[in-house]
Amino acid sequence: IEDFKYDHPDRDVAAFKRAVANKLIYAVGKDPVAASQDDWLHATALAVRDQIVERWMTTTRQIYAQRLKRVYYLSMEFLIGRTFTNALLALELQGTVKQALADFGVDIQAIAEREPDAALGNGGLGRLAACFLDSMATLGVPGIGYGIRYEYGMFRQRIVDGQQIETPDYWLTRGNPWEFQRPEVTYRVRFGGHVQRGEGGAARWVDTHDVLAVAYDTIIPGYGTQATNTLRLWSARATEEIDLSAFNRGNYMEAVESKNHSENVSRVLYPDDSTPSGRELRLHQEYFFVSASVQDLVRRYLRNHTNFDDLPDQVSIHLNDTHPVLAVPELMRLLIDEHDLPWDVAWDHTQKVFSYTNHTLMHEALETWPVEMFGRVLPRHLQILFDINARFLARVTQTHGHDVELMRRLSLIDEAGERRVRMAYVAVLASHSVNGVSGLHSELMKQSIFADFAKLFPQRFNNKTNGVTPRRWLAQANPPLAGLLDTRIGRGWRRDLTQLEVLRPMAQQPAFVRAFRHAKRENKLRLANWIDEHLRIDIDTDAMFDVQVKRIHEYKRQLLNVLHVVTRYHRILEAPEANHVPRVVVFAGKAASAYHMAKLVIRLINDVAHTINNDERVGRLLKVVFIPNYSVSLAEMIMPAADLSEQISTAGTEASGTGNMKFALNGALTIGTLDGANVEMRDNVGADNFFIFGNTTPQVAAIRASGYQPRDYYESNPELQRVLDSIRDGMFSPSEPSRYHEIFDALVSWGDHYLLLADYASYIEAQGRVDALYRDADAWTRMAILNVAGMGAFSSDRTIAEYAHQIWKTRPVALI
Ligand code: DL6
Repeated sequence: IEDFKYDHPDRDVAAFKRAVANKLIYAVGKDPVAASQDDWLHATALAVRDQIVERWMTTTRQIYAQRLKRVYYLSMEFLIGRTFTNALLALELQGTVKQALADFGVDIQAIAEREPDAALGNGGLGRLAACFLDSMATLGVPGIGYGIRYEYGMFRQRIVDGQQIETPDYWLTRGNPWEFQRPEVTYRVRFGGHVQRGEGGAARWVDTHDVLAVAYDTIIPGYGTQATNTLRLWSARATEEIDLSAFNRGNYMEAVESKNHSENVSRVLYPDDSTPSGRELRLHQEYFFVSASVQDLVRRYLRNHTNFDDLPDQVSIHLNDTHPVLAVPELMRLLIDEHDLPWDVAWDHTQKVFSYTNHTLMHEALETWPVEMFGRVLPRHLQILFDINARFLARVTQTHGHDVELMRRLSLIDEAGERRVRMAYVAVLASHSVNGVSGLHSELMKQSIFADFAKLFPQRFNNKTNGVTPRRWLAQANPPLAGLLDTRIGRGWRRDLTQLEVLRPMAQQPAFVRAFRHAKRENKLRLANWIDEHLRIDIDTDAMFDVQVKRIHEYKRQLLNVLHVVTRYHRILEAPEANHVPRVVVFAGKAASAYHMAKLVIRLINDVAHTINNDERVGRLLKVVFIPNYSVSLAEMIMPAADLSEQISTAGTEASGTGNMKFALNGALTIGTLDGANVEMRDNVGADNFFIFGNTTPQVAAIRASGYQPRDYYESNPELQRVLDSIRDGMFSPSEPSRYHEIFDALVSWGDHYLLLADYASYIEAQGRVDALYRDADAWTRMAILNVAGMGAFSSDRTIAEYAHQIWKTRPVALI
């Protein structure tokens, strides 16, 4: 925790001590002499929360008073991580709280580490939503996040015999001091049943099976402002506590069966990343949270409106990927069936209200639902989607003639094989704005998955390059560097990251270069100590820390990184006396539980680590570490310690990346492909300060189009051949030599879909340039400083300001 010099006058410390003692005794119910660390954390969190609540109420009152348009950010995932340190940072209370706790003999760092991560997300998409909440509050954008209060977050990963084992993440065991349950804010969410036609053809959705959605509010404080927003998460509750007749018959299990079934809806986060599950429970989850959210926002709107004329001026609903797209037919249903609006008026409002962000181009990751399942779970919504589709296709026919092929491509329903609803098309059609998350991705989106729509509605498509919050990802994660920046350039970068620009000339000042390197060293030491303590691997802090942490996925190419590691291993064995640059190669990340290949890659990394780390001939020249159970709080420790950031996805596959930004912001150099936001990062920090390699997106397309033959690369590159053969022949799995045949085959014989072999030589060459630079410590550090200096554009404050001005058209709340 940042050692803060700006708060804690003695009177504040005394007052805060009283507050904590009060909470401990009267809210937690513990005698200070018997209190555990968890009790102290809980009491302190409650005392801190008190300081945010008044701001929160003032903000809400002012938003109403100023009649501001609100943004509703709908997301299946919010990957928040820990809240305690973040709240202290927002309130600039670190010094006060640290001192107050120290007076009680409690170590603030120790209790902060007791807090479980709120891991209500898989990876980039969920973490982006969390950064956006932070930025919306900081900029005073009147925003409410809506999502699901999963009881079980992202699974915990253990590594047993080198393999991933998943265990449940019950993060609420010790209670959650940051949330307020709102039992009075409960909505009925209906499923199943069928649709009847009433008088004049009005639709009545009847015989449904209902679940209640109960609101839980979490306060989201802005930094350096009074503005405070809300994250409202929905928890499922059964309409009936217990089936009394079954209970009275002595069938106790049956009596609670229906309750359990209903409440399963918010039980667990689907641990799939970029590979959505087609399971019916997932469809229930999606509808559950959007129905509650849309009912809630309509109710809020109707508090001070008697009709819907002002809806588009008062409400913006943002769809974070397609997961919340059911909000479209749900709003239509409410407007038409429950509030009797004519179709055209309802549709016009809907299109003005909705906007959509796409986060992936990968075909297999684009959500579709079988029409049969959809109609069974949400019969009225299916009718509404069919109506939207029919009107849309009729209009296209008017303007483009009866082009059957075009209709087939544009239809919201995929008619090939089992009929399926194309959720991304619903999102595009219903939204006035559709954006991608980096310049490259937004362009590709228009050329590939949405090509026909982009021709029909060119003005709808735009780009909003992602960003990350500098509060969590620099101020909180990296106290040594944050402190250095504060003394040299002031504290303003926390709210205006472009101020980092003034670091550029400082890269030439030897004293600053030394101080910068010292900060990096402290972070490396912190990580090395953690690795030693938890994994019993002794690593050299002078070695280059070469890090790839992210979800494990074939397109992200952790396997290419492994090929490099094995290349280095062979080179060391071949010439032990040569002048090798020592490296510690760090991996972390989870694989979706059903993703066989990703799990095999984890196993290979662990086997390679085991072999290399135990080979005395290698010594300190190469170490490989797989850090289990990657999480937001681990990322906060790992990223500031990195010298080299691996961003090596096949060009055209990573929509943006945000880890890439966090690493560079913390002074790591990037080795990467021209993919996602890497392209803009390189432009901002200068091509000379970035290690680019590999085929570009057009080259990837050309290679594939001309019939890619990975075996040619294997046969013509002896070093690559040696690496692949050693993996195939069991060098890293001597007890089971055939263990990695599948990996070898996938690369050499089965087409190497992500072009690892085509990029291998270029990657190895770029790694050579990295080594050469690392030998010159000052040159390396100068370049790292220039990377930090160039990261001003990648604050999520910039991203959110663009969304607010260009898409949502909201004004910030004015607070005195
Ligand atoms: O936009 C946030 C994040 C991007 O930075 C990553 O590049 C992208 O892979 C990720 N997308 C997903 C896709 N999930 N689905 N659907 O997580 O979004």
